Amino acid sequence: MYETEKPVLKVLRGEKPDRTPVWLMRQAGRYLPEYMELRKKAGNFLDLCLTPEWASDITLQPIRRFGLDAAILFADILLVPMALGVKLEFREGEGPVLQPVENENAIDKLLFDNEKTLPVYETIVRVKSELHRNTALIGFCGAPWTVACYMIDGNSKTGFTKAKAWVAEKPALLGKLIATLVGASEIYLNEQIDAGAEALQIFDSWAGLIEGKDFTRWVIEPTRELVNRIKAKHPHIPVIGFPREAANEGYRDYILKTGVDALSIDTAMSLDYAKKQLQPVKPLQGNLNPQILVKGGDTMKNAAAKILNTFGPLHIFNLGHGVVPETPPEHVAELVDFVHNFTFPA
Ligand code: 1CP
Repeated sequence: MYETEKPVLKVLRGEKPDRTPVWLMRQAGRYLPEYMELRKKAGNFLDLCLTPEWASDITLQPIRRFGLDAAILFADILLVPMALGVKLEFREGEGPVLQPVENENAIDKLLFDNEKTLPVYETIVRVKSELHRNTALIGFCGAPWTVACYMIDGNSKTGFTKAKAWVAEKPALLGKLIATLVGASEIYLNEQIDAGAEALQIFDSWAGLIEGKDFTRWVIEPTRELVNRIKAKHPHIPVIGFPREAANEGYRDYILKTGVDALSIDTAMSLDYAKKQLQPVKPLQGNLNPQILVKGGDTMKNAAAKILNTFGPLHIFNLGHGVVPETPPEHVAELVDFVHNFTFPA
């Protein structure tokens, strides 16, 4: 109804909002006592994600507390492999563990079962009905390359040595897996839009593991294909890309070639390079260091002011990676107020 007024969506369309909007990656989660309470009740992280009543409540927890400008669906990038038929567990204190795909036979068996992710779409419907009219709802998925990394190695503990070996030694097999993931992510994101997601973010957390022609083939090309397919059906839904830890030139290539509407920059990205080489191409989102949010106080405010002054109001304030569990919630409140009350020098 009032979608055009939402400041996050305005920036994504390239229009200046009245003030810089702010949301934070992993804004829901372990640093919030109300999350920990529900997490204890659910017992298991997957059940939290797949129970719309809980997942919608968790999505809204940081919105209620801090008045952020966007809610991000509470789910996980590994729900796509789960819906493809891969065994997935979240072990206490260990993180996600998947049954690794090892050969062509295993890849041939993967089939996206949309029934398995119906609760995610139901969560979106519930959240949407409760959001304030100025708050945008962001859906997401993992990028094909990053999700393939988890599917090949099974977890992140080895630094994805097997996935990197597939790049060097089994490109045909990797191509088949990536194509499967593009198709599954297309269905998953289109369903999120149909349920009410107003913008999307593609998390390529492990984009920095490859470079040069490998980066082009496995990060840029599958992302471009996915974005094209989403845009074919939903041309007005903006897509934010996050090729974490890609080098400067990687970010530049990504923003020029993938068709994303905006770029989320990581903590390591230099403000100077981003302002000169990236922001003239597309709006940016980012990139306060999550550890500075843990510190809080003047250190945090000075770092935030530097980012705000660098990019001006045509920018979405965010972190360079997710909120970490040891973050004091009061610091998040302080940061959001600081960004909202910031005035740019005349
Ligand atoms: O309570 C717990 O133990 C669960 C911790 C947790 C949470 C809160 C996991 C397990 N996933 C999530 C939610 C989540 N994951 C969101 C929700 C929305 C929000 O941002 O508030 C999102 C967008 C993600 C995306 C995600 N999952 C990424 C991409 C972003 C990033 O952080 O790089 C990745 C890599 C994952 C995999 C994953 N899921 C969970 C963990 C601990 C991990 C990382 C595992 C690893 O690599 O070791």
